[in-house]
Amino acid sequence: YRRAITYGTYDLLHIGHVNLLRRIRGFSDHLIVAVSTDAFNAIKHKVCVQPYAERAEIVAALRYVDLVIPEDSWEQKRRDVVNYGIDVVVMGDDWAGKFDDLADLCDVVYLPRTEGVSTTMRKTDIIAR
Ligand code: C2G
Repeated sequence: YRRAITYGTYDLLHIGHVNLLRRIRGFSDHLIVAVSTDAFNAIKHKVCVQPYAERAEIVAALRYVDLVIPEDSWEQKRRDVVNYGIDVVVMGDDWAGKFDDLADLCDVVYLPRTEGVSTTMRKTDIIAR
């Protein structure tokens, strides 16, 4: 029974996010998504269109997701892996190598990002119409 977790902002949910979540769930039995809080996004210097409550509820509605928790610090990953009995941490490969320090606790997997789509591109696409 393989338990996976992934972390992210998940603003303006798009096919890149869905591709990742579907692939993770394809090799796990339970998927937790830690969605960045508005406060943590400020720490990441990331501006969001949707507030945390909306982003969290939208991700929680996806068939591939079993649980959504808040992500409010860089350090919480180790705690999450222990507290939730995580077997694998999965991220898109823009994060390749960044979380290898967790390898003593669980598997760490980086999957190729979906090319040609990002929240930033979506925003500019909408404005440009
Ligand atoms: N992603 C993807 N393909 C895209 C865009 C995003 O596979 N075209 C993946 C990212 O690699 C990430 C996840 O979707 O694994 C969520 O992306 P973001 O919401 O941009 O997450 P980010 O701001 O990178 O936050 O502690 C980790 C951070 O919270 C990650």
